[in-house]
Amino acid sequence: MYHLNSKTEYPFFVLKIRCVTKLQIWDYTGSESVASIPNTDVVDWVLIELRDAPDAVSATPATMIGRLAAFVSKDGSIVDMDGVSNPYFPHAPIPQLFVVIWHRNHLGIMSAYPLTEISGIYNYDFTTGADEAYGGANGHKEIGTGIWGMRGGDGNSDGDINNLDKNDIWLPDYGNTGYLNGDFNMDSQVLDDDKIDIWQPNSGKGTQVL
Ligand SMILES: [Ca+2]
Ligand SMILES: [Ca+2]
Repeated sequence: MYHLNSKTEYPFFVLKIRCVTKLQIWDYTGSESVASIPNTDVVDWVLIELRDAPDAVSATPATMIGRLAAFVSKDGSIVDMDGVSNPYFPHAPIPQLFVVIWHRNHLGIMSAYPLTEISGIYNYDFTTGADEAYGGANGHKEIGTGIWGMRGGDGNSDGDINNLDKNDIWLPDYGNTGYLNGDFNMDSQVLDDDKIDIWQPNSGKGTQVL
């Protein structure tokens, strides 16, 4: 995949794959690619899943109808490979769709409510409150006043934040610069603040995605 070197301060939404024990979701073999990062607003990329279920409790992996990789802009919006458009799923509109967002070193989140659909365009805003993500405050956290985002620190992408992420990912990356899984605050450097500000307060948490 492409590499990104984010210089922004947006600790939500990022992703890359490293070969450790991961959630099965990372077996994704999609064909999305770009020759270059489309614009400077792009922070990183995420994997999107759509699940067709009557309610969130029923939105298990077996209900997934499609998934694709997409970019995240610095304002938190998710965009297609051109860096501007809405991600496109080649599927007829379905009334009860839930969305799951996966990211390489943050805990995956699922919408607690069905997506709002108008003329084939689906919308969902995770940022407005604890209840927007399935599992509430266990699923994500308030990362700024009134703004909710993904929990960072899952360096090995296994769905839990614990000592493995610190010892096996953050520590070997320590002192290095670049697109690294141990860079939990996404400033392109792996330093103490990644551990203290991001990993430590989130340690013990696990994804609430079914
Ligand atoms: Ca982990
Ligand atoms: Ca960092």
